[in-house]
Amino acid sequence: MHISRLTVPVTTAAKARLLSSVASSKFKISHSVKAALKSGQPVVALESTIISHGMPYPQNVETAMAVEDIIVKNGAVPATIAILQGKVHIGLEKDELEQLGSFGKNARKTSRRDIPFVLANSLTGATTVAGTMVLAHAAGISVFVTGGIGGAHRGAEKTMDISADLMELGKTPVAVVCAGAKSILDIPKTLEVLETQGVPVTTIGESAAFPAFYTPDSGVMSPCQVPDALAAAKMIHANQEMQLQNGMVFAVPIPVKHAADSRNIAKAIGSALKEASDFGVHGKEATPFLLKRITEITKGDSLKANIALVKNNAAMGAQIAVELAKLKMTPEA
Ligand code: PSU
Ligand code: MN
Repeated sequence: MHISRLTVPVTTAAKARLLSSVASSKFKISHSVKAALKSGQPVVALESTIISHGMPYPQNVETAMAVEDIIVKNGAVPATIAILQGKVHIGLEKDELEQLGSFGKNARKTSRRDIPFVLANSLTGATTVAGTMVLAHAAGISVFVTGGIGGAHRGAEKTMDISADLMELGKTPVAVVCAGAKSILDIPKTLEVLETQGVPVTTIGESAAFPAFYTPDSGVMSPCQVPDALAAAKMIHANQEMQLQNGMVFAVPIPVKHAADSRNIAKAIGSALKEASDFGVHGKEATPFLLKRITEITKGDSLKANIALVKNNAAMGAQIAVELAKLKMTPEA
């Protein structure tokens, strides 16, 4: 009993790789996702830590549902990924999204290292970028939309707190569409680690600036820039044709009209970081703590920007998946 990663016509060598499989008894793939994967239709993976730990209830559930609608409107099939009572779900039903959203931080934040524990103990786990990449790849999904990736935390040279997201990006061939990384992190160090891991980082749009989540420009340049979804899809296609096993980051700047006031955000981040340090918050608690405090300190302004950018990323990610599916359908010359 295996699920195959076979999706669409690909080269023989790539086919052999896609057919490598994991135990299907651990997976529940929704009907719509299964049908789309079988016929080579575009599918977009979505993470679930953003639902359980990244946003408060009920905005988390509303946003998760709105994001799925946007993906459908743009011609792709959404696959929100989570582990529910010990079973990997690829594609959640509305009631499952609602349950996970109201369960909130009671769900276990699940990065790659947490997957065996969550499965073996029949727990409910909300997958991070790293955890979602692992499971998306196992199911044969190569495009994944989220808000922001984890990264090297400020002070990482001492604490060694570098998100497992960055290591996953180095070794799992899934393209992550995001709005960059929050400046709770050390963005230059984050880009250094991605470079070391061999991860292409590409800003989509008119500027090559790497976005800083709430704001469109972190002050650091992305090594690559492309104008649109088709150009991004061509990069993913090239990565796949070369059978490179690394992931990719596509950074979509938040539209200026939705961007948060950069001084307010900087102040809120400064206070949240100081509190985290005063309270000794560290490890897997650090990111959720900072996200929550920033939402509270900005009285919801940051949450508004967060919701807007996730929706914007969803539209772009779906368009990329659509273009990629077309490229893969085209017989090779
Ligand atoms: N950054 C955000 N929102 C989020 C996260 C990060 O702006 O919700 C979540 C993602 O799930 C990401 C995880 O993968 O936090 C990273 O956590 P850590 O830094 O502990 O690896
Ligand atoms: Mn960490």
